[in-house]
Amino acid sequence: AKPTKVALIGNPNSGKSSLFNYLTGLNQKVGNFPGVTVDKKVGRTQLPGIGETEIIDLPGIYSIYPRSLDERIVAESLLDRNSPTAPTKVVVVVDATNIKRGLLLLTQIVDIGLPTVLALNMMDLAAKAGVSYDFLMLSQKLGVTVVPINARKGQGIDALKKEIAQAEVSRMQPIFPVWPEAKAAVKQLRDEFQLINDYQAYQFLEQPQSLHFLSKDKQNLVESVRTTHQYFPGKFQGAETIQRYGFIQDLLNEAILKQPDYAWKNF
Ligand code: GDP
Ligand code: K
Repeated sequence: AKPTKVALIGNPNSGKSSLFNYLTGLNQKVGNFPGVTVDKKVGRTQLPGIGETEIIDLPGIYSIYPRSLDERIVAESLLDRNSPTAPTKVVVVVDATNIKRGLLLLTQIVDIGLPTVLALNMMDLAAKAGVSYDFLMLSQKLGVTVVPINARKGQGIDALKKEIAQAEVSRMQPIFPVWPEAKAAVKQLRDEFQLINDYQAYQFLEQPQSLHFLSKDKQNLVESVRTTHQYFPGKFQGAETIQRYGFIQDLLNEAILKQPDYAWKNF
């Protein structure tokens, strides 16, 4: 098995850098991704039962569908399983005061099929705004462990490390079932590239601009699958987002606590 490599993924300003600093301390290096001026921060942390483990802080993103160079680097790290920056596990850092946006990204990462932990950050600010969450319900419905943290003060970090060490692929059914019109193309690509699930294969259809890591022949193959099935990228992205937000709204209707636990205020 590949050595454990953990990526921090989250929306801009979700607290990723703060968490990265707590996890890695002085054991970190900042460089660039090859050929581009996007910061690449890599460090090491000790995980219980695993030992010294590489942590990579990926650029902040809103969605796995890239709109910028930063976002493309994250998308490529997730799609190219042989990339030196490809994680074996992911921590999705979500700002508890802006949870819907964070959960949108989380559900995409979970559907890609990587072992994932949700670090619910800024719990202090959420509590001050009168909001808290039923973590157990969030965990059950999302199929990933939810760990409340305060990345400014470094609270919840030990619990998070333990859960990263134990993280597994979500038990949840993908939220986003591949659309019937894309099924045949997805199956063909999944077989061809030996991908672990349909959503991964679906990304190959959706993201021609993120497939630079493939040889020209392989890129042509993906293109010919698109052509054969008359598939154009972007076709379902709007519908996908609506479907995800529908799921998230239903989840939050149950998981937002109406009587917030004020203990979190000093968290
Ligand atoms: P990044 O853009 O995701 O890397 O986010 P940063 O780590 O730079 O954090 C953005 C801002 O939020 C900074 O001012 C942090 O000090 C602050 N911050 C991060 N985590 C927390 C938290 O849990 N509580 C509070 N109150 N502030 C936080
Ligand atoms: K920042």
